[in-house]
Amino acid sequence: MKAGLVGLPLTGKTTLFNAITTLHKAGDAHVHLGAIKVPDRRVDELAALYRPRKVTYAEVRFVDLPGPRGKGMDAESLRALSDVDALCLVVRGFARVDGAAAEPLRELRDFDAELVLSDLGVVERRLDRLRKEHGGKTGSEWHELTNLLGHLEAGQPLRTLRWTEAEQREMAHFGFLSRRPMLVVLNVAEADAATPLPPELEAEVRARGAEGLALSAEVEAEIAELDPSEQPAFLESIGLREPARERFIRAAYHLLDLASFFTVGEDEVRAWTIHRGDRAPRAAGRIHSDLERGFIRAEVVHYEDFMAAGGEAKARERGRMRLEGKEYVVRDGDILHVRAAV
Ligand SMILES: Nc1nc2c(ncn2[C@@H]2O[C@H](COP(=O)(O)OP(=O)(O)OP(=O)(O)O)[C@@H](O)[C@H]2O)c(=O)[nH]1
Ligand SMILES: [Mg+2]
Repeated sequence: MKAGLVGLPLTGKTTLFNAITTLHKAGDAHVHLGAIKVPDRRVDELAALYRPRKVTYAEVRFVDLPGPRGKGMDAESLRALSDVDALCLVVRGFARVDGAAAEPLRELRDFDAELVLSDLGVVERRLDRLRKEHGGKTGSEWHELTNLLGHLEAGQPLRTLRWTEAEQREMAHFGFLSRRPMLVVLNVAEADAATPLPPELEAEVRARGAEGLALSAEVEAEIAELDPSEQPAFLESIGLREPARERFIRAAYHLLDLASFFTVGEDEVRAWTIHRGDRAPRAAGRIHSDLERGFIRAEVVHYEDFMAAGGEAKARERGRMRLEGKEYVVRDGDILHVRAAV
């Protein structure tokens, strides 16, 4: 699972990528890839309790894609997009050196229009094909695609459609771009670092079934270079309560529809990544494939109950540790002890 930093040229994608990964990539037209630990207060608290030899955070992968150089999206840029599971669209909220004003609303509309156009092409080609193969006959796929056609022709991204699980499965192989979850990142100038998303942009983001946040990539890059002891004074000087880095990473994690469960012990406190809705055996398989194959049940306690009880022994005493079987859907924040026959 990876999130792509995408958008028009020179909106600050690589600056943001460097700030969150603390890598130092040049602002050239190359694709950059990096994995980032997902900050998680719950892991910190569990580590404080167990004092394990090792602490491992969940990770999320980011890819930084250069903006398309020509007019509109070229085939190569579209292909690169089809490889990412979620889009972090970086739009420019700062004035360019040549004085060009920020037009984040237009950037969002233009970029989304490219995604819609690409999907429209896919739907039209498939409908053509069905028409040729089956003449006038119309099946459920035809019916479904005609619906999508109307939606896309109206300029609407597929993100805004509600699909049943069956539709979701049926449509998955098309790989529609305007269906990908999207986070719009307004990259603002340092002076605006503490300003939230303007209401107009916020409304447009929502109407497109996306999420949004504002940050200053340059400020985040500066913070990343500072010694932790120097950060509070710097943050205060620009009116920020905290760096936007964590907020952004968590939003991307959420966007990818990921969730974390934990394993705890003296050896290691660790966060594991699953897809929302994954059942217990699948989650166990993240730890080791043997645990999925031989899964019997899992002893489960949610982080909040665990903490409220004051640790494992007390949680057990209070009957907060439940035994769950193969059908159990693991929740974000569950602590698991897997029992398997291996
Ligand atoms: N004033 C200001 N300038 C910024 C900010 N973020 C990026 N820039 C500048 O914008 C220029 C482009 O930044 P990059 O991060 O390389 O942009 P990009 O989106 O990766 O560009 P491509 O990969 O070429 O599409 C650089 O000169 C940055 O210094 C910002 O928050 N404020
Ligand atoms: Mg770049």
